[in-house]
Amino acid sequence: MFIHRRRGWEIPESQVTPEALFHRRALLGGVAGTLGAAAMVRPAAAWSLFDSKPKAPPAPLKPLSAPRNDRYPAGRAITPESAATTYNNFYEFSEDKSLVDEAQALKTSPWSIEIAGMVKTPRTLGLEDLLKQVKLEERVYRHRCVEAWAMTVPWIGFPLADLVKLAEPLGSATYVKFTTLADPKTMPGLHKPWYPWPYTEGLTMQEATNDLAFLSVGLYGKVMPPQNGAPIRLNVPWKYGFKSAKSIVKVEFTDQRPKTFWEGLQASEYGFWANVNPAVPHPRWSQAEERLIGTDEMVPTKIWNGYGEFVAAMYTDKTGERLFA
Ligand SMILES: Nc1nc2c(c(=O)[nH]1)N[C@H]1C(S)=C(S)[C@@H](COP(=O)(O)O)O[C@H]1N2
Ligand SMILES: [Mo]
Repeated sequence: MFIHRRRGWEIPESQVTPEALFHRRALLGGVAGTLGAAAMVRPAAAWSLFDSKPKAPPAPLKPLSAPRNDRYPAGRAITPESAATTYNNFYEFSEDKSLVDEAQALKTSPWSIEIAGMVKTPRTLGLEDLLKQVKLEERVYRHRCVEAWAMTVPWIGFPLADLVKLAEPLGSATYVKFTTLADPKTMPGLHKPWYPWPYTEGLTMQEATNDLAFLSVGLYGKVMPPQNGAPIRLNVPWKYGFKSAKSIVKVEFTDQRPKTFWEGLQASEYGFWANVNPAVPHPRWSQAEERLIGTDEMVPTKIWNGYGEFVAAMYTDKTGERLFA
């Protein structure tokens, strides 16, 4: 996994990988603050060990259907399912996009979500129980990764606002923090100590209750496959893909802006807001265009990933904030 085959479009991805960050930090001598002692001695040996696990082929997925909500037209062809489910970012399993086999180790049943922090009653909600209390729908959303690739996927899920309502947050809560499963037994990435595990993300309460913010439990008429963030993951399509946390185990309400996984890794490149904007380049590459996975077609990137009419108003008072990176 250290050898990056570089095609033209892969340059941003090979630059974005934390391996690249790690090597650069090591060269700059900043490694002591980032890595544990064991990893510092022989990092290559340490991490190759964890990647030699046997792989299991993907299991067939149960069908799942829900009525299509057409309020948010994607305006693009749906990405072939075979591309969207085999080209993934899920660092708990691998930094490599071909992690579908590794991800089959994810144990998704039983699953529960801890509702914590500034809520009327902190509690743990079983996923089955939660799904009885919401109405599933299908939404076709564009997804734009910060690495400049994109896909268009029919997700099945329910508005995040519905979970917020069930959670009964206190009026003083201003942010929602999401935490991903962190299981060192099934997730090889957890043994890489230079990452700020567990993977966390955050939204303002206003963003979390925006109708576009969606919790997905399926895609392409099937239950969510492990590699795409089973059994439940976020989709916030106006933001770069890393905001859409996978395999969520905890939803916490707070009055402090959560520091996210990617901020913890490289705050200068991956901020809290991370709204899509073609005019604001990543420090190491342009965001003007994106590559559609499946066809490799290059298309112009849209501000707010094309969802401005639904979300831009949330940011008019946020002057002085780094909204787009
Ligand atoms: N827990 C977790 N969630 C995650 C990630 C991750 O590594 N771990 N990667 C993020 C990134 S960078 C992207 S682009 C999307 C990828 O989702 P996909 O694999 O379904 O395309 O998941 C996001 N959610
Ligand atoms: Mo991403």
